[in-house]
Amino acid sequence: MARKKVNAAKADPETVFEKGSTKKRFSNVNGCELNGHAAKRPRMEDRTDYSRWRMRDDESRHTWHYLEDDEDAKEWPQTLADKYFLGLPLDLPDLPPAKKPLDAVRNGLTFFEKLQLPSGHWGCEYGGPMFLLPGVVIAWYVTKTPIPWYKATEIKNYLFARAHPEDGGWGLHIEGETSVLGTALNYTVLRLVGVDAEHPKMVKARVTLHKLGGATHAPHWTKFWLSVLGVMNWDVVNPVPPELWLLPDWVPFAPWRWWVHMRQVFLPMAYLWSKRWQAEETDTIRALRKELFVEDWDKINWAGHRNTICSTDNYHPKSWVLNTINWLLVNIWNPYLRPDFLAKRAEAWAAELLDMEDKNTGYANLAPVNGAMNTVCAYVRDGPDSYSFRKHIERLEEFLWVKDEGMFCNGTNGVQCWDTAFSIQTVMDAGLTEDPRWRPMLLKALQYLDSQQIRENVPDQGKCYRQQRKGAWAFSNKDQGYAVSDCVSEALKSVIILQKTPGFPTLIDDQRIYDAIDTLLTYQSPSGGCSSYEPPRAGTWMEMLNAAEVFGNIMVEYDYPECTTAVVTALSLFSKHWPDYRSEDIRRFKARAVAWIKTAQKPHGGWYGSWGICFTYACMFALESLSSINEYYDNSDYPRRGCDFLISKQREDGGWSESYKACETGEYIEHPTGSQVVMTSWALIALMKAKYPHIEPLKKGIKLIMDRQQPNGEWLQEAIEGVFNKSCMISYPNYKFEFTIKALGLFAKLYPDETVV
Ligand code: LAN
Repeated sequence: MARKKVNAAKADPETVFEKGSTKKRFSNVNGCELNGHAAKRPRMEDRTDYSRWRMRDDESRHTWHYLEDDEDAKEWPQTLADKYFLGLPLDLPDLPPAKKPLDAVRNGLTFFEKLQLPSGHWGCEYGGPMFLLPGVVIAWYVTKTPIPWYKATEIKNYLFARAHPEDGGWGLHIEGETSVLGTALNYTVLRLVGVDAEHPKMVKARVTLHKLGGATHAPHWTKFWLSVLGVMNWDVVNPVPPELWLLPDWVPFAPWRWWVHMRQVFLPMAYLWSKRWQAEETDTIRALRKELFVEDWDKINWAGHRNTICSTDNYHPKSWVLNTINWLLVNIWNPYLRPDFLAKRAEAWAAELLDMEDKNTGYANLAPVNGAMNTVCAYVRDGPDSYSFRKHIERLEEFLWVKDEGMFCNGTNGVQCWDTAFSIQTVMDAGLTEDPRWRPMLLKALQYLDSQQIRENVPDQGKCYRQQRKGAWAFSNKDQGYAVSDCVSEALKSVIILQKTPGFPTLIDDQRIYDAIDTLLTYQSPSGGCSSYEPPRAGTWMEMLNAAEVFGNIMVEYDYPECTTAVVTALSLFSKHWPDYRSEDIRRFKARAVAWIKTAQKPHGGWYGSWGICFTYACMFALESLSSINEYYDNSDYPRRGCDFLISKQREDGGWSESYKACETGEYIEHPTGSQVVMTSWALIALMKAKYPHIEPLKKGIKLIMDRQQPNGEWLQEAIEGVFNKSCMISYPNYKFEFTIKALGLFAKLYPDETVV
C-alpha cells in the first residue's frame, strides 16, 4: 500500500501566519473572521474583551464574532442573550417572589423568554465532549487557515479552564477522568494555537500524558488526527479501507447499515487513510513529535502500536473479530493484494458520497466530527481555493461557541428545533398557551418551526443511503437536515398544540402534518421500538466491528425508550385531531411500541436512558408512554414499579441526583454534588405522568426546584445532563428551564391550591 504522500499546498503554514498571505484568500468568506489577523502568528493574550463578542443568528445559523473596532461594537450592541451566554452580568430586576408553583413558572418564563433568539428559537452552548475542538483546530491548521488571536486566546482559556485540577490532563468529556485521547488531542490544540510548550500548565499536562504512556497509547480517532497532522505515522492507525464502501448492499456488514454517525465519520477517515495524507511539516509539528511521546520519535515502531491503548481510554475493547480483520488487512491485503485500481475506485466512490453529504447539508455536515474531516478532504481533493473548501471553512464556524470559560466546539450546529419544541410544550403543560402574555413568544416559536420543517427528501436518497425525511424536523436546523424520530415528534407535538390553540394561525397545513406522520411511521423497528435517525439496518452483533474504543453502542441503531415514547405521544396527539388519517397503522404502531417499552423495563423498575443521564431521564419518557395508553400507578404494574424505583432514589432534600457514571455502568449512581434541578424535574414529571398518588414526595421535589430559582427567575447551571454512546457526556443547558418549568406547571395544574413554600 505504498501510496504517495499527497500534499495539496506548498507554503509552510507557519510562514502563512507570519506573512499574512492568506488575508486576501479568505477576505470574502461571508464575513467570517479568518481574514483579519494573519499578519503574524496568532498573538496570545490573557483574555479577550468579553463586551466585544456577539452571537449572530442568521435564520438559526449561529456564528460568534469579535468586534475589534469600537464603531462596529457600537453599531451592533450586545444582546441580553449574548451577555447570558458569555456569563456577563445581566442586571435584571428581581421578580416578585414566587408563592405558588405557578408564580415560579411565570418567573421562569419571564427569564427564559429573554433568551429567545431573533429567528424565534432557543439556542445555547452544546459543549461537553472534549474530542470535537481538536478536529476543528487540526482541520484549520493542516489547511493553513489562519486562527485569529481572539479565537486562539479563548480556545486556550477554555482548555486551561477545563484541564483536570490535579493532573492537568483532559478526559473524553468535561466531567470525565483524564485520558490519553483528551490529553494528547487538547495538548496538541494548545500548541497549534500558539501556547508555549514550557508554559507550566503544558508541562503538567505533558507529565500526565507521559505517565499514561504517551500518544502511542491513544485510541483510533486520536491516532487518525495525529497522523493527518503528521505527528504520528499512518502505520499506527488501524485500517479504514474505503473498499468497504464498494461492498454490495446485501453484505451484512456493509457500511450503509452502520449508525449514520459512524458511516459519516468513517467515510472521510477512509478517504484520508487511503491517501495517507499528511500536513506539511512545521516547527510545531516537529516539536509535537518530541513532546507527545515517551520514546524517541524516530525509533517508534508505529505498526506495533496499532493496538496499544491506555486502559482509561479503552471503554469498548476491540473484539477478536475486529483484531483479526485488522491483522489481515495490515499484513496481507494492504501490502500484497490491494490493487491500485481498486483503491482508486474506492476513493472515487467515497469522494462521491462525501460530495453528496456536503451538498445535502449545504456543507454544514451531520456533526463536527465529519464536518472537520470533510473540510480536510475538500482541501486535499479540491484545493485551498475551491468552493467546497471555502464553504466548509465558513460552516465550521457554526460549531463554535463562546462562554465565560472561553471558546470551544458544540456537539452539533446547535439545539434549535429540539429546545424550541420543548419550550413550547413547557408553556402548554403549565396551561398558559392561551395567556396573551406568552403569545408573542409562542408565535415566534411556531413561525420558527414552520420555517424549519424539511419539505423534501434529499436528492438521490437511495444512492446516498439516507432515510426518508419529508415533513420532518432535525435536532438543530433544516440546513443540517437529518431527521431524528424524537425531534420530528417533539416539534410536531408543539406545532399541533399551538395551531389548535385559539388565536394561533395555521402555518403548517394538513398535508405537511401528514408528511411528518408518514415519515414518523417509517421509524419502527421489528421489535416495536424506535431508534434515532433510521430504523436499525443491522443487528447489534455489528458492535464486534466497533473500532473507536472509547464509545459503546455506536455501530448500529438501537431502540430507545426516549425516541419510542416521543413517537407514541406525537401519534396520540395527532390522532385526537385527525382520527381518520392512517388510523389503523397508527393504532398498530402504538400498541407495538408500548409493548416494547414494557420489555425494556429493568428488573429494578427503571429504564436506561441513552441520551440523558440516565435512569431518571428514561423513566420520564417511559412513564409518559404508558400514560398515553392509560396505564398509571393505580392500574398497572409497569408504571407502579417505575414510580417505586424513582421514589426509592429520592434524596432527603426532596431532589434526585444522577451521575454520568450511571450511563457507563448501567447502575443508578448518585452525583457527588447532590440533588440536581434537572433530574429532580425529570423524576417529578415521571411521577406526575404516572399519577403517583402521594403528594408529599412531589411537594418536596417542587420545593427544591422553587428554592433554587434565582430572584430574576433563572436557575443556575449544575452538573451535566446529557450523554451519547454510553461514555460521552454533553450539556443541555436549556433543560434547567424547560423541565423545571414543565414540572412546576404540571404540579400547578394538578394541585392548583398547593402553596408548597
Ligand atoms: C445527539 C443530540 C440529540 C439526540 C436526541 C434527539 C436527544 C436523541 O433523543 C436522539 C439522538 C440525538 C439526535 C443525538 C445523536 C448523537 C449526537 C449527534 C448527539 C448526542 C449530539 C452529539 C452526538 C454526535 C454523535 C457527536 C459526534 C460524535 C461521534 C461519536 C461521531
